[in-house]
Amino acid sequence: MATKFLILLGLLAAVSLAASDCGSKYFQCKDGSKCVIAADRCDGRKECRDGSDEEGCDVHTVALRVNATIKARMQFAAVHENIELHLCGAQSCSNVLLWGVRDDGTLIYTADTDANRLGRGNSRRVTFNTAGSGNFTPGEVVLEVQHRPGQLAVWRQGRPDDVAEVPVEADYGTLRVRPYVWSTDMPVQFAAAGESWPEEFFHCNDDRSRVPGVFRCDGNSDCSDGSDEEGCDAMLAAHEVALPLNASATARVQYAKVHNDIEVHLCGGKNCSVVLLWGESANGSLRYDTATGCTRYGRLGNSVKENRGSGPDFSPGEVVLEVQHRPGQLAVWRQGRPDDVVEVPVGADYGTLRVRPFYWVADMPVQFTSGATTAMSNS
Ligand SMILES: [Ca+2]
Ligand SMILES: [Ca+2]
Repeated sequence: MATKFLILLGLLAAVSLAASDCGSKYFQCKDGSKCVIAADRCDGRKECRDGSDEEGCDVHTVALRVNATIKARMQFAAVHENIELHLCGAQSCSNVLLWGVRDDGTLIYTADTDANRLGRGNSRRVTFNTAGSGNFTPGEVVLEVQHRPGQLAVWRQGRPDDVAEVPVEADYGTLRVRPYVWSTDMPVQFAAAGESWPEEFFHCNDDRSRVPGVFRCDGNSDCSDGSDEEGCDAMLAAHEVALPLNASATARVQYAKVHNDIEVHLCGGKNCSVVLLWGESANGSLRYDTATGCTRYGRLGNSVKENRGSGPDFSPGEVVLEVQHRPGQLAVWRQGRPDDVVEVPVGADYGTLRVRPFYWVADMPVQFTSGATTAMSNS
């Protein structure tokens, strides 16, 4: 009796395995009714009765407006065959289809215009750069992607000399990265160029696209609807307090991991000096970057001094900073650590202190307490 029972279990397992296994080149419809050629997943046509081959098609998309650069990291598997990049508008896309890499490290690719809004359909091939041979090695692939005026440019990180390009329409602004054979997912992460992985995202109000958190309130419109810059003036104002020369203040910051870093600005009418606090080093001292001549969003500017080191971010919770406006300088330290001061030069007309998160995807409440005007620096 026991043996029979085991055999029955074995049979059930075999049947359910057969039903769930369409093979690596096929996508199984959610209702289990059908196996669809995986390249037909997310092509804009329903092959599954339940439409499941056209679901989840925008999971690896990010807003990429003209003059913006982003990096994309994917976990490529042999089953995916090729990596596709689409830059799209509401109705159509231009594509770069990466086939692999030659022995000399250059990209083998084709480029198409006039694809449908999912990067498929009757597209027009404009580049056929497939001489030689070479596939991608299974594992991590990191690409840099730039939306240039009238063009999408793609290269492998570290190889800006080898660029794959395709012409794009003026209204295109959504980047999609997908595998050619989408029977199993190819995880993709996006981050702003120069930023570390993974990055938090701001979800644009259009409900479809998202942008790296560092793009929120940076003064550039990155979402197609501009929603990443909405409400920023009010948010900046809510994180400000006057800090005239020789004044000091205490800032109680409610830090969360999502904020990544804490920015302390001292600003004049046009520009700001910035102390960007990364966290702590192994010995407990601050890890930071400082810059002058930044925009009022604390971006661009000229880096002055940095101590990146290695060590953790701040622990989630309250971070208490002491801030002092000294002649020609802003000084910042953590409460109880006056031995560990970060300084940045400031303009003569600067007098507004601002504390904001680096990734403003969730608010970082800050409470300011004005300190006494210091007599000692005013000699
Ligand atoms: Ca389909
Ligand atoms: Ca922005």
